[in-house]
Amino acid sequence: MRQDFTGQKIVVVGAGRTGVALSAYFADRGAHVTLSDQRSADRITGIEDLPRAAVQFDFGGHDAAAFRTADLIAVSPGVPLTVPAIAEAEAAGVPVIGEIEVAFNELDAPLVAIAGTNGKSTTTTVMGEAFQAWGKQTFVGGNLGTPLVEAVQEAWDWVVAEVSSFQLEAIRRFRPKYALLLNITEDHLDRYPDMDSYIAAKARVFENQSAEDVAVLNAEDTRVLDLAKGLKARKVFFSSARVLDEGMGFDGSDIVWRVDGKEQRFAVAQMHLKGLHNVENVMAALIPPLMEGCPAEIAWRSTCAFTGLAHRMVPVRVLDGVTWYDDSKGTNVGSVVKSLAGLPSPVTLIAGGKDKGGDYAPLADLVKQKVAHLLLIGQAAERMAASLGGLTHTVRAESLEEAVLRARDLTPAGGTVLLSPGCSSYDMFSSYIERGERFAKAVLELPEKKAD
Ligand code: UMA
Ligand code: ADP
Repeated sequence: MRQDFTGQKIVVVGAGRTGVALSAYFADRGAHVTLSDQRSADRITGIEDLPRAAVQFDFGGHDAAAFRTADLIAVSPGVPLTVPAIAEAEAAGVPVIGEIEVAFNELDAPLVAIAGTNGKSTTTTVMGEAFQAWGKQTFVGGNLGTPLVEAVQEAWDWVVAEVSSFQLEAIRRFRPKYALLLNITEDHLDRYPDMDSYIAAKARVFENQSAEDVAVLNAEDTRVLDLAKGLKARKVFFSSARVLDEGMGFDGSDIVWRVDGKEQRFAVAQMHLKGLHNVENVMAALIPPLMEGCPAEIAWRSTCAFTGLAHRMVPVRVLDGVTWYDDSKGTNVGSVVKSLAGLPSPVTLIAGGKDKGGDYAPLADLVKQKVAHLLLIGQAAERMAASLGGLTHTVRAESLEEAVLRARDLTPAGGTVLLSPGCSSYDMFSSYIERGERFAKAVLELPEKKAD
């Protein structure tokens, strides 16, 4: 239902995509908005269309007085709640909520929320396309790219949202009809003091669910299983390791869906998406539409037609018998593990970026087995070299472009070059998208003949 904020003073924190969408939302509902960002005005874009009568700017820092005197503070996901202006205002009694909470309070359509360390975007997109193929008006967004608050502009049959731990930190009533938790491995330890805090943030996706709601859970992930114990929602499991008596399983060639004494099978060979991790994503993605009555043929046809998202193991070029892959969205160690595992040796791996404070050791075995050359870039290069550098030939490069040139020299015909950084991009790029685009450009510009 449409919310009314007439006359309220609302501080929106972070002037990225989310903050701009939030500011427009609140302004449209009668609020006096202050859009606050630590960056200086000359570095902020995309605010031209905001109604200046209703939105004022607080750039180049966060004005603590504006925060303290606000009726509400709405935060972007990239802004930690420990920012002093926010923490002090909250301690003084000002309510602080996140963008997905703002959106939830106005959304009328049933909501699916997809959480997990890896596979969220793929799962979200596959599921959204199944609902759409079934003829349902479906919003597909959230952490995937389009802020959830933009969903309030239209009437939807279903809202399918990727949700990050950052977004879940600032919810109150957010309650998905289906909440998915795909997996939990180390990530974002630059924001969280420890793994438990990261897991606790993710677990909040289930916090307001009741027995009428559904929790979709990975039966092979011990951290997910630990969390599952206390849930109120109906639990539906998926497993890529076995067929389940009840739930979504895998027998090595077919996905097997068993519910209420009935069984349906889906042949994985028909999918464009490759790799066991994508089987997991697809299994999880199919559960909500199938439980809602989407005919299996429709959901399966759209799933098989899906060719994958940009910057996730995308082949960029084959040059002199070397295949180059862009996996710029491989932003944590767990995702690099999956990407490397699916490739034959020898691999030249380009990794590094903004260090998130996690452990690189889970990569050690695969690096030993498959990586002939490790090219390290960015802030994390030193820590990665300390952890993995002794296991294979390791080289530091000052830029991504330099790494591409070195990879060209080092990789023999029949080999693979993989950009899968295991880190976020913000030390050298504006996003993983820019990083992937710069990589593809550099690769496509390589001359046919190697330099002597
Ligand atoms: N900022 C401050 N003060 C601070 C910290 C940041 O003012 O203390 C400002 C920055 O200067 C910047 C703004 O906040 O101007 C950025 O806000 P944001 O980081 O929330 O960026 P958005 O553009 O709004 O994008 C966010 C998500 N970003 C993050 O979670 C870091 C996007 O996910 C998401 O697609 C988008 O909302 C729409 O929902 C990106 C991401 O990397 C892709 N997510 C992480 C991940 O997937 O691992 C969680
Ligand atoms: P997210 O949105 O959670 O970052 P994506 O679907 O964008 O996930 O996939 C990002 C990368 O994570 C992929 O390139 C792949 O290497 C890895 N990945 C995808 N699905 C899984 C999964 N189910 N388990 C582990 N890793 C995965």
